[in-house]
Amino acid sequence: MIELYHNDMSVCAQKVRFALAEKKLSWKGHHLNLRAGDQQKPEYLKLNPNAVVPTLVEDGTVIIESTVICEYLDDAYPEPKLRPADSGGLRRAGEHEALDQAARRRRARGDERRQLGDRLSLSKTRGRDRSAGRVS
Ligand SMILES: N[C@@H](CCC(=O)N[C@@H](CS)C(=O)NCC(=O)O)C(=O)O
Repeated sequence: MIELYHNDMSVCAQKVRFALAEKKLSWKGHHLNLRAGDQQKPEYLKLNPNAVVPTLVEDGTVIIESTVICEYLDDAYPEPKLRPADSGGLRRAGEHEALDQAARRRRARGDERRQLGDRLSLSKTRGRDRSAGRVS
């Protein structure tokens, strides 16, 4: 039986759900609430030490990383094929994957900068409030 630890808002998990749907495979879902920190729970960390979704488990075999999971599904259930058969197509698929990962890293860095900016402007506001006697 295929079990997928996932989240409905996660694009990485969505990628795996697409692969499962393309191959018409039945699976059992375990939905993780990422905002509540389900991915940090010790029992989940045993499956995925990176504390992210998705994780796929099939008959005791644990697979992490969405691309690796899709490749596994494509090898284990070859029809219909998800990956192109020719080397040119495989190269282009690899390039798309690399571009996607780079975009995700940029977004994550942007998020960190935005969060830092929010914290800085919040502390400035608090400083102004404090000097105006509005904060105890
Ligand atoms: N490279 C990983 C990335 C997985 C990932 O970043 N998942 C996000 C959701 S798209 C996550 O679980 N985030 C939870 C967190 O960062 O705490 C993959 O492709 O599986």
